This record gives sequence, structure tokens and C-alpha cells, in this order.
Amino acid sequence: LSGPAKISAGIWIFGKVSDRFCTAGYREDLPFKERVRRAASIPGLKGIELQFPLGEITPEEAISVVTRHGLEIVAVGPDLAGQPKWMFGALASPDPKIRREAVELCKDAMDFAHKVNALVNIWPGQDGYDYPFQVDYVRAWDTFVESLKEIAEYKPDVKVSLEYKMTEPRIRLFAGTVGKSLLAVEEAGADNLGITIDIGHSLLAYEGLAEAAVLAAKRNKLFHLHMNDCFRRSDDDLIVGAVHLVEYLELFYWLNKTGYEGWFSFDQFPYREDPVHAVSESVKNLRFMFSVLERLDEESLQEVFKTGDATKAVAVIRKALGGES
Ligand SMILES: [Mn+2]
Repeated sequence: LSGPAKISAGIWIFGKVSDRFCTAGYREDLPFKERVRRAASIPGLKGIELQFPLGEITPEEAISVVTRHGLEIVAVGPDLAGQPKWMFGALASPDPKIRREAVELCKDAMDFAHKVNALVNIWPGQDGYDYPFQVDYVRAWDTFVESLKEIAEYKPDVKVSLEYKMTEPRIRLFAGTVGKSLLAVEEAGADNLGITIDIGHSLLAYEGLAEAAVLAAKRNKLFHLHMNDCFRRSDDDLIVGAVHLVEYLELFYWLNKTGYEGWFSFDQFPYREDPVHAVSESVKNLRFMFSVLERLDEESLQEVFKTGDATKAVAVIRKALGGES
């Protein structure tokens, strides 16, 4: 089989998946054990990402359930977006008490991550703004960076990975693009602080996926990947490769080139699809795309890079996909 061995999925995929129109969710909310069982039934899936706090179960139970199903806990995501107390920000909150709570939550997540050898995936979805003149950008940015620095320095042997997103729930997020995120990471200056590229978030920011990945990888800052697909106007969280097949191929090509060693983790929202089927299709698409890369004519591609001849680039990809030369 082609493709990476380190394949994982977010536990939320197997939950009730609500959107803002159907807030109750599109299916019943399964208990933790059942969600892990369903994830483990997907061929090729080796790891699971958890949200933090864990909710109905203790950390010990979570570890035992996941291990019993032969999975690894690969990432822990502190909930910095899903509670009303974060509405004006968490890591960059203007209220020092709220900001303290957010930082402490991330540190608790690091304690848990340390036990299971996972990374902490930080998605600060409420750290941003909705209106002109709403925030003091100087204070907000410095507070944001200070928080990241304090979190990373708390446990230098636990990786902390900042997941950026252009928009939603705040209309603009401070960590909105690959460039802004790398800037924050550089300012914080901790070796164990890097970034997560969520493919849908990068597409929302109108980034070139491969270019974004290379920018982070060149600095040894590409710690984690969240995979899904979308039509670029909203974070649709569709099956991987369902829309952006060629851009995905280019991303994987450059991940290979730059020696990405992290997990390939699915972050999908299968509102109307069976979650196990939706993730299984992503696994198959992932493997298919890596098999396409094996058929890529590297020599011709190097020629393209030297000359910039796009007509040849298109032909190289078509050939690798089984089309005529
Ligand atoms: Mn994500």
C-alpha cells in the first residue's frame, strides 16, 4: 500500500456533528468508547485526536479505551473556542483572568499530552475580531504571543502546534494565515512551538497548500496536518481530495521532499455521510494520491522547475493520473 503509515482522525468526526442551523447535531452523540470503536474499525487508521477536557471520562479511562482499540493518541486540542467565556478571546483576551484560564487549560492539556506522547494542537478560534476599532492590535498580538510562549515553555518536551484559520467563529483570526502563524511562532521563540496546517483553513486563506507547507517545513515548524477538503469559501470539512485533488498532489509531493514526519490527521465534518465511510474514503484517497506520486515523472518535473513551463507541468500530472502524454 502506498502512502504514510501515520494516519489519524479527530474523535469529533464520530460525534453528533452540529452546525449553526441544526444545533442539536445530525446524529446521536455517541459515548467516548463507541466513537473510539468506530474510529478503530477504519482500515489503516492508527491514531486518534482528542479534545480537552475529555468530558464524560477521566484521562486514565481515555488512555485505556484508546490503547485497547490499538490506536495511539496523537494530539490533544484544548477547547479554546466552544465556550461563551472565550467570546472576546482566550489566549489574547483583554481580561487577564480569562486569559489566565485559557493558558492554564493549555497547560493541563500539555500534562495529558506528555503522558501519552501526543502533541497539543491549539486552535484559538475566538482570538480575533469582528469589527473595525474593536480591538487594540498592539495589545492583542503581544498578549497572544506571550500566551503561546508561556504555554510552550511550560513543558519543552511537549510539542505545541498552532492551527491557523482565516475566519470563523471570529470574522478575522489573529492566527489567520501561514505567514501570521509563523510570525507568532518566531516571536514566541520556543523550539517546541510550531504550526498545524489544516487544509481547509489554508484554502480559505487562498493559500497555495504546497507553498504554505514548504514555508513552515523550511523552518522545521510543520508539526501537524489536518486534512479535509472544501470549495474555498467556507470550511466545509469534506472528504480529502474530493475537490482539490491536484493541489493535494502538489502538497504531498512537497511534504515528501521536505521530509514531513508528522501525522496525517483527518479533521472532517460528515454532516450527511456516515462518519466511518467518510473517513474510509479519505484514507483511500490519501493512499491513491501517494500512488499517483509514485508514477510522477520526476525528471520532467525538474525540467518544469527549471523552465517554468506550465504546459509541461499539466502534462506530467495528467500522465501520473493515467492520462495520455
Ligand atoms: Mn482542524
